[in-house]
Amino acid sequence: MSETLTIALSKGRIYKETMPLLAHAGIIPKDDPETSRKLILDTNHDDVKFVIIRATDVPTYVQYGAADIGVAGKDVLLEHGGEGLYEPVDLEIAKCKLMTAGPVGAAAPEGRLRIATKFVNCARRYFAEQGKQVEVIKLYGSMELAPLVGLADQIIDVVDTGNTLKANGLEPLEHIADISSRLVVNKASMKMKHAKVKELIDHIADAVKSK
Ligand code: PRT
Ligand code: MG
Repeated sequence: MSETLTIALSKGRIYKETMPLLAHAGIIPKDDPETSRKLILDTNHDDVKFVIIRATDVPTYVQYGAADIGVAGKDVLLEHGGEGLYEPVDLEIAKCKLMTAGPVGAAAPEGRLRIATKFVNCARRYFAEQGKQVEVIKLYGSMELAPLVGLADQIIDVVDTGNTLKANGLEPLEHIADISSRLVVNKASMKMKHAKVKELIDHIADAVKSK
């Protein structure tokens, strides 16, 4: 029996930028997730399928082996912790920076800094390394709003052009990490499906190099 390879991907920028790399490896989906409602997509290979999930869920699916392979932003991986995963290839796509940001020209508050973010683990780690006491407030999106309505002094989010910050009267402050998307592989799959997984990793690494 031929073993199946399941690849976890999120819609949007990661899907769009990963498709050419998978095409280089000879893998073409039979449906477009942007228009199809299917969560499991077949490909031109009977033994390769995609599962389409939220970007933040990719490490979890791969960690538990529900997917053998996935593509996730380094921001998401830093927040998840990377348990149970190998990270063999930097795909050099969906690049951005993880940063702190605050209202333009605002002075740091007297007391404890309040930070609103969806990256709570990253936030705690970053400020602990700085020896700073902060209060971290968990949000699920639209972080830019928090300083405008007095929910937080600053935010931690990924920044690309900086236009979203600017449009909301915020400015980037401290650089926490450079971000790009990574190929992640379940540790057991790497052993049990080694030939297939290794072949795919090699093709994708090759596609990244020849870009
Ligand atoms: O959208 P959803 O809530 O489902 O999840 P998600 O936002 O995590 O997924 P998605 O597909 O938007 O992002 C997937 C990955 O792309 C992230 O994990 C990052 O690694 C990477 N990436 C690269 C970005 C950006 N650039 C980016 N600009 N992710 C988000 N943004 C957002 C940012 O949060 C902010 O709202 O775009 C806005 C800032 O963009 P600029 O250009 O105005 O600075
Ligand atoms: Mg998004």
